[in-house]
Amino acid sequence: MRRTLSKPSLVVLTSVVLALVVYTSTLVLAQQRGGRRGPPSGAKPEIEDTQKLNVYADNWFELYINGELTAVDSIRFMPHNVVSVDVFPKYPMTIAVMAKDNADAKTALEYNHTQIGDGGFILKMGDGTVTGKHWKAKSVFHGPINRDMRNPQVRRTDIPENWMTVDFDDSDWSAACEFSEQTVRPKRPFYQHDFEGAKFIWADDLELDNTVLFRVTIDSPPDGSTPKRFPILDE
Ligand SMILES: [Ca+2]
Ligand SMILES: [Ca+2]
Repeated sequence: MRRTLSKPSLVVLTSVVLALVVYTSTLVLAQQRGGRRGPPSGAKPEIEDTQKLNVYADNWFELYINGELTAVDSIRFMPHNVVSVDVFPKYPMTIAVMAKDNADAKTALEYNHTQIGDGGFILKMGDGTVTGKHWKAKSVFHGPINRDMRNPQVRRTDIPENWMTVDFDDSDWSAACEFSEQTVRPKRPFYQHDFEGAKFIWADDLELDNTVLFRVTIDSPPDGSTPKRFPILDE
């Protein structure tokens, strides 16, 4: 015996079929528009929005940007190397660096206490940020005092707490000193990377200051470019 659907049942069935068609069409359209999960195109920074940061330190460094550890020299002592990393700048940008010459903790000498070594630090970022005497410097490990290698004495200064943070007050730090390339004598990797326009810096004494803290705050890209803003990063 054939059964026919009542009129109300037909209406319900038609509505369900229609709803399914609309739902499926919406899904297909969303896929065609690239409706993948995540924020819309342009909301997130891409690799093209980063800047290349080149750093050369004689002998070692660690570097913070806006208080976050961003780069560490992968080689403690020798050979002298360049660390080149992609960074995402955010302005104003505070760069804080601890740089160390190779120096024994007790005598401040190197190579089995046979000589006084020298330091040197240089940095360039793709936004035009470079090292120079506009940076602040503070020596926290000095020696051998008076270059006395027979009875070497050292002077240590406490590393200030939160020295790498944005809000740290470095107003009583000295201006960094610039040193010529001929004085620092950088090794081969330096010449294989872009440091054009950057100056070698250190505290007053390239030989006797062995651990040096540096700081600088960059208000906007030095090359005059307009930094893109990504509110999604501030959430
Ligand atoms: Ca030294
Ligand atoms: Ca050195």
